[in-house]
Amino acid sequence: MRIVNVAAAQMGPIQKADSREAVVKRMIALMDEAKAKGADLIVYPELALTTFFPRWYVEDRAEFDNWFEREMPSAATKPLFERAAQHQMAMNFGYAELTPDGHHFNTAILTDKSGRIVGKYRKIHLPGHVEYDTKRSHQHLEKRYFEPGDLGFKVWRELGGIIGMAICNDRRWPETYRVMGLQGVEMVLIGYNTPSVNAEKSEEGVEKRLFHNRLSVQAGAYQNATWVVAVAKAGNEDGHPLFGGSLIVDPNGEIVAEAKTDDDEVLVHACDLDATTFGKTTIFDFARHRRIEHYGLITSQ
Ligand code: ING
Repeated sequence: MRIVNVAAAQMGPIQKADSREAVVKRMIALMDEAKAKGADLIVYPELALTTFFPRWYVEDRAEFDNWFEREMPSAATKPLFERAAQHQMAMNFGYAELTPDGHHFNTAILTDKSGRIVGKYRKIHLPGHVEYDTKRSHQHLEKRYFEPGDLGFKVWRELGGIIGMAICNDRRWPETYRVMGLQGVEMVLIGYNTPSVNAEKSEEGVEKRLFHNRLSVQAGAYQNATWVVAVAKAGNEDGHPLFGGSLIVDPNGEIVAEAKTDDDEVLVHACDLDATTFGKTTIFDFARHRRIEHYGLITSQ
């Protein structure tokens, strides 16, 4: 048994006016609750420090650099790293990253139990659009504010297993999980911010979006015999609803924990990384069963 006690720390809404300090206080409260429930890893949402600002259009993108972090830990997040080290708890959270040479990424990090950053991922699949779109009920300007990630889908040997990261829209693409699956991933950590309303298909209700959320995560887990922990920022941000539905899925594709609210909520589950072995050595023994000579289109188009 290689147990990782994982806390999925769903966060409720973050308003445009909320300070990073106020948000970090909420994240620390969630971490304290996770500790009390025995967690040794906590997973937070995508863009966990700020409101989902890509819903807003601004002509001069430099005006939005205030939503980005130039260093990590930053002054505002230092207390979070300190509390994590105190709790001996690894953590994963997303934030907007502005690099010293001026690149903008939708980023997530993984720390070890001492609060040291051991892994970084930059979101590869950016949904949405670059210019203001009058046809949409609301804007989704991730392609305007972020560059596609340049670090690929890596995995890290941490917490006694093989851990991978992805962000939000990545969870809808089978390639995300398979590239990590081919590296032996045993647990994929994914934060998301997903609008409850489809900007281009307003008749699609939130139930259908929650269905696609579960479907994407369960398929990725099952088809690569890996745990997947997917954590929402949810609730109404300045009049724009995001759905919750944070969930933990086991390597057989079963949902073992799911959020009930659209607010701050901690789910904890004892994930046995050895539960990935059966799938990886039978039905999804890639070396034995995959026929890559027929897969060329996937990487050539
Ligand atoms: N949000 C959404 C997501 O992929 C989206 C965008 C919603 C795309 C529904 C397609 C369908 O969950 C982010 N931030 O990627």
